[in-house]
Amino acid sequence: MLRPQDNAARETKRLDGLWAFRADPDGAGRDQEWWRAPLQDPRLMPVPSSYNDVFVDTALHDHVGDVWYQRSLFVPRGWDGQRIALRFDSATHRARVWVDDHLVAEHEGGYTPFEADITAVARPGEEHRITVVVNNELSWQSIPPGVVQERPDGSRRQRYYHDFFNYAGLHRSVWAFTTPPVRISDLTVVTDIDGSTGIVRATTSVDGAGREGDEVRLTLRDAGGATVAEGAGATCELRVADAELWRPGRGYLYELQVDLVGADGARVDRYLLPVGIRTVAVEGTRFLVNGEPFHFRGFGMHEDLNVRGKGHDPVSMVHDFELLAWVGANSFRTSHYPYAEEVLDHADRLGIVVIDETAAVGLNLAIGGGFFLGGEQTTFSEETIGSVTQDLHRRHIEELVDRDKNHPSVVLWSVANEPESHTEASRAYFEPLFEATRRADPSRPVGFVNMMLAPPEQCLVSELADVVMINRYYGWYIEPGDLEAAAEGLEAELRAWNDKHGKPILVTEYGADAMGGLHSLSGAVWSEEYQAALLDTYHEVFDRVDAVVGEQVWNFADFATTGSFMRVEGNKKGVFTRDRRPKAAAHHLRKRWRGDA
Ligand code: BDP
Repeated sequence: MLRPQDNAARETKRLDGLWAFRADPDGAGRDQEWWRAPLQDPRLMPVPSSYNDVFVDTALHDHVGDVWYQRSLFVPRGWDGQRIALRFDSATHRARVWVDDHLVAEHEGGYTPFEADITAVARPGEEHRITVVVNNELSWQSIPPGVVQERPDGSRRQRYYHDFFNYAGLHRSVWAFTTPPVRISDLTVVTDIDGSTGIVRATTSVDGAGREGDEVRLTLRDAGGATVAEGAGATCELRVADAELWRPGRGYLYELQVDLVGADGARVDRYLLPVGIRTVAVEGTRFLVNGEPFHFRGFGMHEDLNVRGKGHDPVSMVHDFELLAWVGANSFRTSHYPYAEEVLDHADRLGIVVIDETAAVGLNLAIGGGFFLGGEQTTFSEETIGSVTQDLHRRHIEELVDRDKNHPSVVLWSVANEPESHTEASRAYFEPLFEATRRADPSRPVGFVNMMLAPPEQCLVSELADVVMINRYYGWYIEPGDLEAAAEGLEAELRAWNDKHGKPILVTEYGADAMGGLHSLSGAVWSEEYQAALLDTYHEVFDRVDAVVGEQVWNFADFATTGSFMRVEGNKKGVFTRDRRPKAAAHHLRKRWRGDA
């Protein structure tokens, strides 16, 4: 599925702004068919945004169930004769869309886009009512999973196994757009390097009544606009002499222009795609970008902002990238769900390396599960996370790869964060998912993030992965306050991973909570000093273990969670506060990563 774009053959209209909005705690809207008329007593809700924190309304903050969005769409007269579609960049976690009285789309999965062909119902030159119902419930059959509990008074509350607030709503842009009726429907670009020559292999799909004599023509231009290669055909290899490579720290991008041309020579459709020429590979304990060892420095992050929640905001995005540069980071992981596509565009431009993760987080009932839900439960079973969820998980992976496959910044897929991974059931659950990921994209390594309850001698899933990714909290959840013990435990474990697998090790999470402004001369836990000292301790260990090729601190910034005795208005493991002020740890990292602080 290609993103909407404006070019000589296509047009877009962004439907962001204030939409009519109504929460539906009783779930009445579907029965009463609210899409058939203007919403009653609506509030005005900004899109994109999470709806939870925009109003002073705890019921909406903690809402479980459906919410309704509505606005009008004026279809430009000039769109006559075109294919007209709607696209939702994200509706968290599932949605149904109507145009006037017609159901046009249904989608499950809160962080990947979906579209609806509305040509049959959209009349150019007229106005239409668009209604969207968004549902935020998490269950055993959703990714991520959760459980909705009913209180004695009939109200409901959502429990889940992951450590960030279940923000919901229309988090990213909504579009109306056109394509020609016969159109370029997909484009996959894989790049290679042969000496100083860059190779761009492009596969183009065409939809609509494919007509005899139509031809796909490709033109590759450099950043200055000069044509550097041309070719033709649905599968086509372009060779670029003396190619400028996409490198970490320098995101050089070419532009690929794909034209669908009719037998008469007239252009039928066009699509433009930024292309970075680079390779990724794993070799022994090295992670190679363009054949050179790459060391990941950076963070696990979150899409999380005051008031907006997970709503995409270009101002904050650009500022966050500025902070990544300031601190000397060269990479991040999209913990724990696919981020807005604009974020990957920016990483492409700036040469920031991305580990792209699905929303499969909290597939581990050993963490908190039995505790708050009462009694032991098995993570992977037909009563809990079973074949239905696995099927959905596979679709999530496929949608993620489909969306992000052409981003040079994405170098590694993470199929899940901290799932149970020491049981036969977990192995059976994950084996087909690793296969599905490799089928969807044979060009990138695949991994998952292991949690500390499944050390190397117990984990049954790591051998399916190309790299070892681990989150470790020695000195915090284990031996809090004792950095000597932390260093010992960490080093022993890293060496054990290396002995067992001989693969690159990326420490995808390590860190400690610190309350911004809390200082301590004795290095008390929760102080800025302790957080900084813990990171320093880990770094000394990393520098002693050759197989460690990645250090991504948890977290870039403080973020919202549900209430808990372990959380002070959210998770405070950020090296920046939620409003992006540096804690002492940020200066320590800057010194290590840039050497010039
Ligand atoms: C890890 C999780 C992450 C949490 C973190 C923490 O991957 O989502 O926020 O621990 O406890 O287990 O801070």
